[in-house]
Amino acid sequence: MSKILLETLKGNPGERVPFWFMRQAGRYLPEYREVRATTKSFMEFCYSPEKAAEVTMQPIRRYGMDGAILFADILVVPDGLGQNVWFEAGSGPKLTPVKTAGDVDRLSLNDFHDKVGAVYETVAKLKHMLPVETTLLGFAGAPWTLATYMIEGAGSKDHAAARQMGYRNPDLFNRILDMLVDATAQYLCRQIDAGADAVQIFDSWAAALPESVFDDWVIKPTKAIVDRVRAKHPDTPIIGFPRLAGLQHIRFVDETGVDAVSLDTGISLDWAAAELQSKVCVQGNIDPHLVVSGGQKMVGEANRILDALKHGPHVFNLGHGFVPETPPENVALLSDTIRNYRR
Ligand code: 1CP
Repeated sequence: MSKILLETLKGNPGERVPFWFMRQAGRYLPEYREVRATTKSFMEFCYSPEKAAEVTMQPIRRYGMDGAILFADILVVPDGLGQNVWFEAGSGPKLTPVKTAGDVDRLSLNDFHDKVGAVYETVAKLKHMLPVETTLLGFAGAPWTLATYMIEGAGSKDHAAARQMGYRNPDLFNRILDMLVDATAQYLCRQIDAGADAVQIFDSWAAALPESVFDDWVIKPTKAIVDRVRAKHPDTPIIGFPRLAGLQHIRFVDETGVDAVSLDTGISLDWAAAELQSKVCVQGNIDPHLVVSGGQKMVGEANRILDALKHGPHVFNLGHGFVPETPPENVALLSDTIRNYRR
């Protein structure tokens, strides 16, 4: 049986539009909270192949998405490079910030695959657990988004520390980006070796960067990763997600060489159909907060998105991840709406 999500990502859409959702495994599901409660540390949870594989499967069992995304976190990569990463309840990720050349010197790829190896085990387990028609998605954070956490030492609103290092000390900043390109390309290749059918690169904080640095901080590192992954795995589709990048999506698609682009909630669909979907598969983009509200408004919006993107390859998804307050029954209604739609 063929995998319709994988085929669509390769530019061969069928009659039905495939779907999966960012953060489809997560806190909105009671069965996730139950497994999550068995491990105190979130990073340790990400490095527990059995539990990570189990929570990856949970939404597939409930809703039958066409894609299962590996359960892990983007901050596994800085952790593998030797930075301290931990999660504090209620306040999100924390890292020992990288500020100086000495801090960068302490990071390396030497023990990387040993440290993150449990993630590859999760992928290998999933390969055996998933229905044959379900596409297994690997993922990583993009270098720019990872750098915002690594330099700030936490999540941040305007990514001040990373932007200022990028301007003030480009040599040091580029050392961080280069190391992230190297680690991420290897990390994604290993996920594919272990069984991932496609991969997504999350650049969640690509918003509002000036054109001049969007090239150096978003496009070039992403292109370097795409080139390296493709050299080893030419048939594995790569999805880019330069969230909130506005008109810069056009250059992102033209210059990085991604096979598909994920659209945030704010993108005009007619524009995306004309400017992006004519070149690559598009993915998206219902507002996760509309799924909290649900009902006929959500169904109407899902149909608007499906209609607007029906003339080319489209993977239905959210414009960003599910929020914890999402009622699981709304996800069922949304899944049925997409599954029953015919182009
Ligand atoms: O204890 C918990 O359950 C914490 C919540 C949680 C979950 C469910 C975190 C902490 N990470 C995850 C899983 C996760 N993160 C996945 C798994 C697969 C799936 O989608 O079902 C993926 C792909 C991610 C990716 C991720 N982590 C991104 C990129 C996507 C996005 O949302 O923009 C980012 C920015 C992170 C960092 C992160 N991890 C967790 C939190 C709370 C955050 C965000 C912090 C912030 O807002 O800065």
